[in-house]
Amino acid sequence: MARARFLLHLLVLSAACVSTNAAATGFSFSRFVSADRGANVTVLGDANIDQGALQITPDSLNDAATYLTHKSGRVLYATPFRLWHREEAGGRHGSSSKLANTTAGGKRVASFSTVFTVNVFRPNGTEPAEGLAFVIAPSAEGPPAGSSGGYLGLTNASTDGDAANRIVAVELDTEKQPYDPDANHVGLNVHSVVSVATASLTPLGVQISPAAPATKYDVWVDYDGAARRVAVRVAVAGTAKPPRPVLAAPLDLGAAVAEWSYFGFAASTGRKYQLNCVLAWNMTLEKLPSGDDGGGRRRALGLAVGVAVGVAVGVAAVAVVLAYVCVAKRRKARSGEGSGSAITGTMIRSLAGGPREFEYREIRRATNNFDDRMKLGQGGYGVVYRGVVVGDHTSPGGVGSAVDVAVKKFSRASTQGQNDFLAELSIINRLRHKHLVRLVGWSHDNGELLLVYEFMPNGSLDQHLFTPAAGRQLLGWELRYNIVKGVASALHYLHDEYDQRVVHRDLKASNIMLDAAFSARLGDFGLARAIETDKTSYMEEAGGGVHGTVGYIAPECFHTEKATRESDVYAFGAVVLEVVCGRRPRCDIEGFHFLVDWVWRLHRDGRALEAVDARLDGAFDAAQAERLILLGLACSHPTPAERPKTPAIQQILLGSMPPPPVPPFKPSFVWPATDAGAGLDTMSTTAGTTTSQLSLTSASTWSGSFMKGSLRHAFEQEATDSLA
Ligand SMILES: *[C@@H]1O[C@H](CO)[C@@H](O)[C@H](O)[C@H]1NC(C)=O
Ligand SMILES: *[C@@H]1O[C@H](CO)[C@@H](O)[C@H](O)[C@H]1NC(C)=O
Ligand SMILES: *[C@@H]1O[C@H](CO)[C@@H](O)[C@H](O)[C@H]1NC(C)=O
Ligand SMILES: *[C@@H]1O[C@H](CO)[C@@H](O)[C@H](O)[C@H]1NC(C)=O
Ligand SMILES: CC(=O)N[C@H]1CO[C@H](CO)[C@@H](O)[C@@H]1O
Repeated sequence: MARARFLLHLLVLSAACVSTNAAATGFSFSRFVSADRGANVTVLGDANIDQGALQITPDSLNDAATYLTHKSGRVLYATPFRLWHREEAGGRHGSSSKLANTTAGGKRVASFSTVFTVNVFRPNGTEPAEGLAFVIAPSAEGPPAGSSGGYLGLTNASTDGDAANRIVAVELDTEKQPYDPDANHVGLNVHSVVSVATASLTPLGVQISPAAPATKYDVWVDYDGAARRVAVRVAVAGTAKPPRPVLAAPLDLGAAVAEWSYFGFAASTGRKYQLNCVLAWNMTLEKLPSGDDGGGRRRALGLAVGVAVGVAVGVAAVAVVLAYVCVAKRRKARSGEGSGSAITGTMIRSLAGGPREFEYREIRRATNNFDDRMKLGQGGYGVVYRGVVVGDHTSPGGVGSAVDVAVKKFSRASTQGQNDFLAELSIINRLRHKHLVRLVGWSHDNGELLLVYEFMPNGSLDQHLFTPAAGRQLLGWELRYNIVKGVASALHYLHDEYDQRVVHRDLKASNIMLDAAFSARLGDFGLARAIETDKTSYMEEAGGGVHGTVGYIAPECFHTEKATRESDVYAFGAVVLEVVCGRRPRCDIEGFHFLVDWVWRLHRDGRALEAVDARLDGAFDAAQAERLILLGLACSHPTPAERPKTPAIQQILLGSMPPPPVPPFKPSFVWPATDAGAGLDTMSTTAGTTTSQLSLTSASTWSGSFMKGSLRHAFEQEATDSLA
């Protein structure tokens, strides 16, 4: 499947071959004056323009403790630049020579070169700290609160490492933190002040902030958008650009930063301070075509893919050869050593801000040698254990803290899928949202795969809704409403806010975990799916998996065998009704076999509120309940295009938009949908975003054998029911 889509993508791209237009844009500051402020630079936080230079942190003769220490500032060029765009069909850009690179991620990324002159001044008799950075930021916002000290005006204790920062920086660091090599280095930072690559400047004879005399340096940052690599050079100001970079590293700006981003500088001081001055700055940037984006192009791509499918048969032979060449090349490029899993492991290890890699014995110790008493659950994939690991800098409690985790241990029998799985992990590791269960880390020693998740003290939603254990309180209305809101916000993040558009594929009550505050955390991103066909999630009782999945699967999936954003919304609708009614989606009630049909009937009869969980004993907000019921039904619409989208769902839940009108009778399911392509995640999305086996939305693992068996039967039964 993935290969087929890759071929299609190739076809689409090769159909769009027109010579590249290497237009460039940029600017040049030989000095900075106050008139620049607001005109072409935005000065933020503790920054200032003074003495012909950008003073990223204050320059003052006044009392250091008040005016110079614990500061953070930023200065950004006033307008953002387009750093990447999705490579799509019908484009006037792109060339066949770029095929291999643009296909990775489906994006074209702009190259740029910049050089700036810095003077990091250390007042006589002081020790310098903390550092100055060249930054690419998603907005013209100032340095976050708490970004002084080691955070360099980039992040703070709560946001560091969060992919939502969408920040990339090249730091000139003058303070050694536990994660730094020394107090005089350059580092590449992606979403975090913990660099993904560092190089000491001391061997070059460069002292960022020398005791005396003060020294100006030129710093070159060159980014190759085609090769996705960055190179940094440093030399005494006025001397030639060195032939060899001091730091060179892979960097995919297409994945790391916002499409339109700001360039500039950030810096901070801590207990100790330095003056962080930028004296001059030149920048040239490849100008990406600014064509129309959004809906129009999306549809155009759908069309183009449609056409491509038409001609594919004829061209397939050529394309297969091409694809094999490309794939082989890519493999070769990636390898360098050993087997597939080693490659993938290396790949993950090199990912910025990703989960941490554990040693097998660390996990073994954490789970008391996988003691039975630590078992949380079991399924066909293996076993889930509870455990405690030692925290690192990414842990909320900091280095050395105790972190409660749930460890998913995959059984050996299913190792063959591990490479695909690890590849999928490379996308998952960048997802960060407060309503997603955090993947803390992983281990892949001796072919044994372990995934380490944040432990959720309150288990999963289904445990609270359906089988309240002894002593467990019934979930009150307010918590229920908040849980639905949390799930909606996580889904919106996956569908629309994250740049790669992820489809969860397996949304259900047993995959919605509850943290200590009973806030919803979406877990299990079809992670297990790449490995085995068992649908049991780790908190579920053994054997309940497949059964529990019925009722969450959208009707069209039985025909397309493909998960889409619309099918996620369908599952979300099922969850909403479950939460309101306290019943499973598949349940026998008053002659109906599915909860949704029963609720729809009550809705028709104007008795919808009677569907609310009787155990609440009337303790619920009627307006909210009605809103949820209508929303749940609207999301359960048999026609995918009729289901609300996540932005609307959020508005409805906030009460800022009325619930969608719901017809009195459940419309019947028609396939194929007459109105295919009306904003649907059909072929277009698949081709646009899933360009390799890496993607989560890949349908290759979706069509488990369960689809073809008795469940399809069960589902057709449902379709019939609803017609009755
Ligand atoms: C920045 O704006 C100032 C004031 O308008 C102008 O004099 C200067 O030439 C501009 N510099 C650049 C590099 O655009
Ligand atoms: C720096 O301080 C030292 C003593 O700490 C002093 O001898 C020297 O003259 C000072 N240099 C300057 C430029 O003030
Ligand atoms: C970090 O920054 C975020 C966003 O600016 C802010 O909401 C949060 O309060 C800050 N956290 C700390 C610890 O200062
Ligand atoms: C920046 O650009 C100006 C004008 O184009 C040039 O004179 C200067 O040498 C450049 N600076 C560096 C460090 O290359
Ligand atoms: C044509 C082109 O620019 N190819 C580049 C694609 O990216 C790899 C590295 O990932 C480069 O080595 C190629 O030169």
